[in-house]
Amino acid sequence: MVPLKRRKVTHPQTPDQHGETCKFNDVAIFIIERKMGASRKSFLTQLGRSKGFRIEESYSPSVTHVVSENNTGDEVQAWITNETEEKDEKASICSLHLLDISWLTESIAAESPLQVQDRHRLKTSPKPSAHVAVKSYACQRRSPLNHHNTFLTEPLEILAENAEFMENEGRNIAFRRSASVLKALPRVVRRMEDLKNLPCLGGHSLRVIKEILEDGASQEVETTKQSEQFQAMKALTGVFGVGVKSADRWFREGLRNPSDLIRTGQKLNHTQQAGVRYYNDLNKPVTKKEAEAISDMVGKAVRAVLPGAILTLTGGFRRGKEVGHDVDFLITHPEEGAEEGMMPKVLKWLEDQGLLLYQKTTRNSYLESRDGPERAPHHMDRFERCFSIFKLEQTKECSGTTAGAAGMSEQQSGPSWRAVRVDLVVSPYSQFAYATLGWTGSKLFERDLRRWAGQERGMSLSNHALYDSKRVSDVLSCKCWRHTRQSALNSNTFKRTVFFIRCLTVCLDTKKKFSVENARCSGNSLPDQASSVQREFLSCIRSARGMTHLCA
Ligand code: 8GT
Ligand code: MN
Repeated sequence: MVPLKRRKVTHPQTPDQHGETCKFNDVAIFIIERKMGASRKSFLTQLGRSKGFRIEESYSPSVTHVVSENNTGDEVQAWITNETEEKDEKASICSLHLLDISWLTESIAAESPLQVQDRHRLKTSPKPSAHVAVKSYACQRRSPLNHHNTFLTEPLEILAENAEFMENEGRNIAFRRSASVLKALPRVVRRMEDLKNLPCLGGHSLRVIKEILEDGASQEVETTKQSEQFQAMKALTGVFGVGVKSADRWFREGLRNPSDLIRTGQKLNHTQQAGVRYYNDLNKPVTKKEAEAISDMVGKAVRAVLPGAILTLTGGFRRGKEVGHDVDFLITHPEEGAEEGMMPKVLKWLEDQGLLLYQKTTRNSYLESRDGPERAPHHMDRFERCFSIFKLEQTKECSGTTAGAAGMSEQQSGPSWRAVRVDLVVSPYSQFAYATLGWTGSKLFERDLRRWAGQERGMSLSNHALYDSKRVSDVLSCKCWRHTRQSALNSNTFKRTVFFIRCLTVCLDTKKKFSVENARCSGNSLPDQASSVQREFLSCIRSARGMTHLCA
């Protein structure tokens, strides 16, 4: 990271769209919205401009004063580093003033830009210039949406995807971790030496990176991309409702793409039928605008059926991604239990408006051990969840921005609507913080956060709760244990963890008292006796609200 030098510089006058009212043209101010919010930023911008200040719409190298509220100097610096792609732009960071909002408000009050004093300056910690500390766990490192090493991360992610198709989970995770570490680097990797001391880079990934750095491409990646199997698996798993197992079976039977499924009369379940019908649309990226439009619809539905209900956009869009493959939502109500029975009502409301093309709900399964075998795989949570496809009316802005895949959709050219995959999840308020954290992703972040919880903190984190893994007896003392097969207790730690989560969620669901008092997090606050570890987690959960920096 570029160390900041605090020197005063004179900047050339720059023409500016608000030039006619600008009294102080050589002080170009940029206000960071992060943690301040759009409305306060807009208020300060207008006020400042009315007093003749030059306040820029977007960050650029001509900016001389960056002001922010409630951000540390390091956070602001990281934000700027993220905004400035080019090396020569980076150089200009040296002459920037990074200031607390007090400088701007005092300047506005004085009706003239004040000389910067030490108390206005945001403190930044000195960074070792030679190397960047990149932490082992994805949950500990920044992973900006726009980073500097796409030329390396994309090939590694292709190999990860291929490993996923081959059901080689270890290799999949290894490539994803390598990609994630490279995303955290503040500059372009040019030589192998640039990777010295970085964690999570296995031999295989290093070989691939070396090839790309030396030859401009990796033979293995090129071969993979072009392989018939990779392409077929991508096309077949691209059908909503088709997983790696079915795709692999079909591939071995000689099928290559979704139209082969129809042609050969494969037996498809309801989900897969919808997947084929809307194949085109569902493989078109969903834009942020489209996600917001759907958010408005779902918000209306949710509030109509239960006043006071809370809707949160989760998934990739919550991390600040511009596009996604679906739109994820979490629904809750501040009154514990009020959320029960909401899902069917929300769906009915949406259906009555003609907004749903497909829906399938899995009810919550906190109590599943009472009525049969486990239905959800271990990595999935137990909330009531609806996999749906929305019918989204196309506005001019939204349509035609992205090209569709091979012609499988029943839609003709210039449709007035498109299909969008939407996930709705309902959570009780007591688990809402964990559910929000879990559903924000990314998958690797969540995985590593849990790994970190277990390995470094001896805690167990799920989408439902956080608790102390060591306090086994407390868990066992809860009454619901007898609903779970004894064998689950005797097997490995992972299974035991799953068991504990289940016990805890049963307790929460049935409102039985759970003896690890502080394992339960009510809403976003913890009881006073919560341990420091839980506080640490809570701060993770809190920061999850504004996490635009997590890995895409
Ligand atoms: P996207 O842009 O491709 O949609 O990316 P995404 O939004 O990050 O991925 P997603 O597949 O839509 O899932 C959103 C997040 O929810 C994931 O990061 C994942 O960690 C979390 N998640 C859960 N439970 C489940 C689950 O049962 N299925 C899926 N697909 N994701 C889940 O917490
Ligand atoms: Mn998503």
